Amino acid sequence: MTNHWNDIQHTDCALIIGANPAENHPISMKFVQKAKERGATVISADPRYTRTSTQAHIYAPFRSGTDIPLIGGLIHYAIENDLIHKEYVVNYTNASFLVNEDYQFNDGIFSGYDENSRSYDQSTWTFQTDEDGNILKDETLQHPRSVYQLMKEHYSRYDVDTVCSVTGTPKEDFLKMAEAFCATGQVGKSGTIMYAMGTTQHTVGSQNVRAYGLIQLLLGNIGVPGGGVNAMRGECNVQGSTDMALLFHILPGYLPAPTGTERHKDLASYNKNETPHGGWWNNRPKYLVSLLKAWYGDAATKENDFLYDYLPKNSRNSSHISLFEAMYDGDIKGMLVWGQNPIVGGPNTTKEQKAMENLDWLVAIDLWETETAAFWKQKAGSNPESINTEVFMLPACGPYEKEGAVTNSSRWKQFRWKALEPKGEAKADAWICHNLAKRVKKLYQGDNSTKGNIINALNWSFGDGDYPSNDLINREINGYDLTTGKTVLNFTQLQDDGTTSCGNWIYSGVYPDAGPDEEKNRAKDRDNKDTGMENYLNWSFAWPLNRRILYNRASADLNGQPWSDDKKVIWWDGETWANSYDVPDFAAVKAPGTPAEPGAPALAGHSGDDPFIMNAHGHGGLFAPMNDGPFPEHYEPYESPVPNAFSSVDLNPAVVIWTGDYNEKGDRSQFPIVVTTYRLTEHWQSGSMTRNLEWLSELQGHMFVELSEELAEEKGIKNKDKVVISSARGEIEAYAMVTKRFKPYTIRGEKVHHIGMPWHWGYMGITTGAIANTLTPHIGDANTMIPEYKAFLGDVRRAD
Ligand SMILES: Nc1nc2c(c(=O)[nH]1)N[C@H]1C(S)=C(S)[C@@H](COP(=O)(O)OP(=O)(O)OC[C@H]3O[C@@H](n4cnc5c(=O)[nH]c(N)nc54)[C@H](O)[C@@H]3O)O[C@H]1N2
Ligand SMILES: Nc1nc2c(c(=O)[nH]1)N[C@H]1C(S)=C(S)[C@@H](COP(=O)(O)OP(=O)(O)OC[C@H]3O[C@@H](n4cnc5c(=O)[nH]c(N)nc54)[C@H](O)[C@@H]3O)O[C@H]1N2
Ligand SMILES: [Mo]
Repeated sequence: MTNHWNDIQHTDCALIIGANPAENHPISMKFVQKAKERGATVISADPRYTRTSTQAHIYAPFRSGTDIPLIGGLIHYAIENDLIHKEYVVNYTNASFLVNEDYQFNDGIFSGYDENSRSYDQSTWTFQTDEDGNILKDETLQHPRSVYQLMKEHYSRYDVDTVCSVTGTPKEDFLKMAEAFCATGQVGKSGTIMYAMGTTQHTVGSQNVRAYGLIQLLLGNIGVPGGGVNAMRGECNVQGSTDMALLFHILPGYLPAPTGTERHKDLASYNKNETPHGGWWNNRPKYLVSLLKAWYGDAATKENDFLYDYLPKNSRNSSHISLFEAMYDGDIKGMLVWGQNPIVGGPNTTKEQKAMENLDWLVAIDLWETETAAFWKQKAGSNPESINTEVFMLPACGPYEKEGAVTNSSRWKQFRWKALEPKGEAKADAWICHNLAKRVKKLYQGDNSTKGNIINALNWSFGDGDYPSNDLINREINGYDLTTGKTVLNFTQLQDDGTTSCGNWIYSGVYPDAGPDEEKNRAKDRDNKDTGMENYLNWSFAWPLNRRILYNRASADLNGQPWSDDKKVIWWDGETWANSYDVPDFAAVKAPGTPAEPGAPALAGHSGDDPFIMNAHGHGGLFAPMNDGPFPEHYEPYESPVPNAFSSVDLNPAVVIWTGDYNEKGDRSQFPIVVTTYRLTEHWQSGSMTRNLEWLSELQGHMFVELSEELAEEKGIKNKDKVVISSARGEIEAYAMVTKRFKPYTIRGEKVHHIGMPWHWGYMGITTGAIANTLTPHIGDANTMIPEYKAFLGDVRRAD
């Protein structure tokens, strides 16, 4: 989230899209209700009428997979009706920047496309500069090569009629939504976008989020109370785990993971190629070297490049689908499945189950024997005799049986104290990890092979106890000044010369300035006094620097004054920003109007009015390169009921296409129905945590599929009938739930049916049922590779 949970109450309009918080993030609805009480308008845009929709003033239905047309339509509407926040757009975004003359967009393809590699050379997606490298601008926004004019032209194709014919949204609903949301472009108003998996689980998932960014920048809604692009994260610590680099392509704190390429061949090359001259990321070398010092301790020296060579070089894509494809091909022999149940949660699960048969060993660390741990059994449809995988199950204890911090969507790191002792042999994950590391290190003692050297160099200083010291873990994350032995105050003290260490720079400040005997864990802070604008600065620690609203310089005008009194969060009092309600997102000292130092690095090159400090140019990126283009453009899902109306390119041209066994693509003549998947209040994810509990099993005991009354009529299906849902990957059985929540859509003049189902069931646990992911394809987003769980083609019939 750019903003935070409590802040939602300050919004004038909440656009809830790609999420159903009433069921999946119920606490957030408390703040939506508060906003409503204060007069805010609530919009729910969803292919299906949800419990969230029941709480909204405006409901806009649309076909799964058409977020970009919908938001592109809002962008078009805001521009055409002159509803943008002009002063904000001119000063705080890159709207005025002049784009490279060679940048082009033609019939769905941006300049630089290579068909063979299905990727873009992005060298034309840049700005024009003068001889000194300064970006050329036109603050009147009239220049034909300005970002503003190019954007306007791009979205001129997203007029209301085209948009509604693609999304299937009734025009009057679209217009109600557009009028309400775009009204937040008024100076002093704010609108928030709350989203989750309905947005991201698409071949254009990242660009869906970018589209939200665009409309929010145009309306002046980023950085202000009640505004923002707010990802409601899923699992209780998914924010923390991405921050800590659970993803393969990053190191902790969002440093790019080194690849095996020339670009990253040694520390100097990595630093040279990954360190922009302007903006906050100019500090990146300090964060990487401090991370290497945290990981390799005394073994990391200036002379040996701080053991940069020991970092794994990611030469291939290691996202979920790629890993299972590699496993299917026999390239992966062992798997630790740690708090995950991919046989239910992963896409194209029949293929993933087959892939697992190639494993020599599988270690499942979980509270239960999950479908994944039991994949080799007959009830999974497998033949145990032909499967040689050796399965080890390590019992893990549950969340309340251990101590440690989790980070929520608001970026708050909150410590949780242990409530109960673990039962039986169950152990905390940290214990398992600690003891695994200690044993591996012992195993390699005195081994001088490369592998041995790497393992021996690893600094593992979490105490002598059987259980790792949480205190020491937190200190390592915060970082030390190695010359004094005290923890650093925050990341502004980190260095690239080996005198500091830091496990994750964005969290630096969580354990500030502490000597060996001083406890200062701010994740334990629990002062619930409102410190202004419901920011609660003394409750937990929010990264970065305890800041609650990111880019909050943009909440004030060029003079440093809030755009309106009821959206007041930081302000310049003539001398300082420091007396504000939030930690200013800024060099914290620059007065409004301070000019940039020409050519200076880092923030010195930014003026006192450049709020987007992470960007080299300090401005919000309306035009910003991603793998699949600098502007969001609509492409149909991998499997779609209609050709693309916006260009002759149906599928996102930059996604990886998997072929080979079990990768059939559904055709609309055979599978005419749009299918989506989602969650229920009563169940949690793959169901291990809820289908093993009697009460919840009883509350939602059966796998079902929701379909419209019209489709049921056509297919001769009645409520509670057993039906078969099919896709190119397979078939599953479920009970029919005939409902008004789905309606047939009219898409480009044709009737298109839409169905949806939960994906919580599997063959283990108390209540069992078909795995929805039998139906989903191996295809993912062009930037993140997140699977396209939310839109694919299928069919439905009565089971006889
Ligand atoms: N009770 C409960 N709560 C949960 C979870 C759970 O399993 N159970 N899981 C947690 C986790 S890990 C996560 S990630 C979150 C997910 O939270 P949400 O994203 O809210 O979860 P979903 O229900 O999967 O999807 C949300 C909505 O997206 C809609 N949708 C379908 N297709 C599209 C589309 O193309 N575009 C848009 N904009 N919307 C579409 C669906 O109809 C659905 O109502 O929930 C978390 N909270
Ligand atoms: N079709 C479809 N598929 C989807 C989605 C969708 O919307 N549609 N959503 C996707 C999303 S957003 C997500 S996040 C994934 C989730 O996919 P998974 O992460 O595979 O699903 P979970 O059920 O959350 O699995 C977590 C496992 O961890 C165990 N567990 C719980 N607490 C602990 C603990 O403290 N320690 C350990 N070691 N184990 C623990 C649980 O028992 C459970 O078996 O599914 C994805 N799959
Ligand atoms: Mo999730």
